[in-house]
Amino acid sequence: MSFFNKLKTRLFKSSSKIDEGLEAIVEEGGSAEPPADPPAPPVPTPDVPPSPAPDPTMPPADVPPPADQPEETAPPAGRPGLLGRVFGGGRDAAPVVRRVLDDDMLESLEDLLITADMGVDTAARVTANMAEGRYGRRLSTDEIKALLAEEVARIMEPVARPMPLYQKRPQVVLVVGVNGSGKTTTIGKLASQFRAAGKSVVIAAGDTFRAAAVEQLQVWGDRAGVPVMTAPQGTDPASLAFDAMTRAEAEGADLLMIDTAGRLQNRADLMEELAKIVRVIRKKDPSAPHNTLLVLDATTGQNALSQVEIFQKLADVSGLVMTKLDGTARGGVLVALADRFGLPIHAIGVGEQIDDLAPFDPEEFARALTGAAQ
Ligand SMILES: Nc1nc2c(ncn2[C@@H]2O[C@H](COP(=O)(O)OP(=O)(O)OP(=O)(O)O)[C@@H](O)[C@H]2O)c(=O)[nH]1
Ligand SMILES: [Mg+2]
Repeated sequence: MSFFNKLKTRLFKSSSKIDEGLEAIVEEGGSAEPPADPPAPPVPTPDVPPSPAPDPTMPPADVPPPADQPEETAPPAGRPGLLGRVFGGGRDAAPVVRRVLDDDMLESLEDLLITADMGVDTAARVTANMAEGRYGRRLSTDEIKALLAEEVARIMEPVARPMPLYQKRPQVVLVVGVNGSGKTTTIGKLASQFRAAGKSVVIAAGDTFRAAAVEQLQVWGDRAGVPVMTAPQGTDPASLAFDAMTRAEAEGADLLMIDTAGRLQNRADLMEELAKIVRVIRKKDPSAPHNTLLVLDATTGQNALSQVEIFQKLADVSGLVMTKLDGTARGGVLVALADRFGLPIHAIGVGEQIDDLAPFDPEEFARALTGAAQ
């Protein structure tokens, strides 16, 4: 399976939400017309003057809107599946339904993007840009998908950047984020990818609050073939980070990845803990940490936006990783994040396995999100 198809399959819930919603919008206010290409042969109607009205013999666009179906529902039998439709299965001969791009349709499109968690401002911007120069034109679902994908990709392009690698040894990567967002899993996946790229990596299990957190990281370390520095439960994470720096320096490691706890008593505690880790590693290297990755869970939708705001105050966030894009219909939040903060998006998580972390490709993401054809 190509990576695009894999991403599209994994993003099925976001993709099918927009895809089906668009179809409903176009069919609701549109009308069918024969395919433009090849041109239909002229109909010999010598006695009847040509009429500008729609051909009443065309089937009415009365397909019920599928938007209220539960997300888990597979396409009903007899109706082509998502991939089948996108990749041209079985609809070639059918008349194409088109709808005029007017205020009504733009409002419906905007609402649809908001339900996919794109956020009010971003949804308005995307639809406004899409309408520019096309207002009043008749558009099919596939044409709208392609235009939406183009606008989404335009917003995402500037932020799609892999985590930068520096000459500095060890390059210190601090990983932060709320409890359960996917920090530990992401560290495991990234460590495995860096190892595969020939880098030597050390992981510090800086979440010393839960014994299970250390064990979890050790499992990931074993999978990735990377040593994990641990300390007994309750140890000061800053002192573990210091020891890990010492070891990474002694071993000449390329990268030191520091896991942190997501849940503390309150925000002041979390801030103090992160600040202390940073202070201590700066005793060894004043330029560290070289990357501060904020890990966000896509299933939290719009809440991810406030998490960025909070963590930007707690730490000097240098880039984002968005996890759990599989199994959520809220993938649009990544577009809102890109539009609002402009922070680099280094990678996206699309599953729980070690190879389920993909570099962020804006065009592939935009097409997968909107259901546009490859
Ligand atoms: N489906 C899916 N699950 C994921 C993804 N990334 C992480 N998870 C799962 O999310 C859960 C939480 O992940 P962790 O890596 O433990 O999250 P954390 O941020 O370290 O959590 P705390 O240590 O409690 O703060 C685990 O069950 C992971 O398997 C992803 O991209 N897709
Ligand atoms: Mg963790």
